[in-house]
Amino acid sequence: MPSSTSLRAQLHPAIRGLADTIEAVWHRHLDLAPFPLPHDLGYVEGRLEGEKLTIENHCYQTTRFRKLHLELAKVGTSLDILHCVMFPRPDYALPMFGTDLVGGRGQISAAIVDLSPTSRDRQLPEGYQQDLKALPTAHFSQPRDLPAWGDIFSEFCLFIRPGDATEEASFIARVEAMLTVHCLQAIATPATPEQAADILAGQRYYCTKQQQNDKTRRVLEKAFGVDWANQYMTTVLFDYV
Ligand code: BLA
Repeated sequence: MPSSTSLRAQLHPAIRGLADTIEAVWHRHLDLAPFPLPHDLGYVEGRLEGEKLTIENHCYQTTRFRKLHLELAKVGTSLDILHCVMFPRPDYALPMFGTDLVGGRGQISAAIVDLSPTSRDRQLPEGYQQDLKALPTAHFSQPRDLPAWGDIFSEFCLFIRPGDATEEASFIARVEAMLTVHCLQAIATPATPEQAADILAGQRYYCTKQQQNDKTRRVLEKAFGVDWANQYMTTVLFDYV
């Protein structure tokens, strides 16, 4: 079993930096317990027609979150990926935090972060809105358009291609700020088990939309095949209960 730092060391510096930042915020604010992954999916290697794909998963759970998932992946020498989603427990009316950083050969092509609402009115809770509006804003030279399935994202969603290392650092700072808001708001949110059915419906909608991301699906299909890719997208990346 390779050490957990071996893949990280090979990844684009912005991906390394974001992974370290996310884990630091989690450790700072949350009481983390281990999360068992299905079928030993902690470390996976695949190679079909294309290049070698290596995946490293870090998973935790807390009182408010049934799964905190940080995934690092490398496809050959050309593609480096960070994927992170926080799945709230269904008795807490919390949004979904998600971030994805995709790049390689020195350039990040996609950097996205959002706190996505799961409530019936598709609004973030009032406390989140206030905190997010109060954050400093940064300018990014190359904003990107969301794909058609992206109606799950909030008005606070940031989707860019970072122009240089300064913009990469600004993106990481923005993720750190949004993640900190999320951890503090989540801790302050009481359980509302009577809303669990609505909350679950919101989480299911989010996951079914994310499962429509063909760019993610194709990378996984090329390395592991159609069935494995579908299984992975529906049970590890975007599973719902
Ligand atoms: C885009 N995701 C992508 C791209 C690739 C992947 C190759 C295209 C990059 C580009 O357009 O520049 C691949 N992402 C992966 C793979 C994994 C992954 C293989 O996470 C996992 C092993 N995606 C997420 C999350 C969000 C997300 C949590 O996993 C948002 C919170 C968004 N990724 C996202 C979006 C795009 C993307 C919106 C652009 C899709 C498009 O333009 O069609």
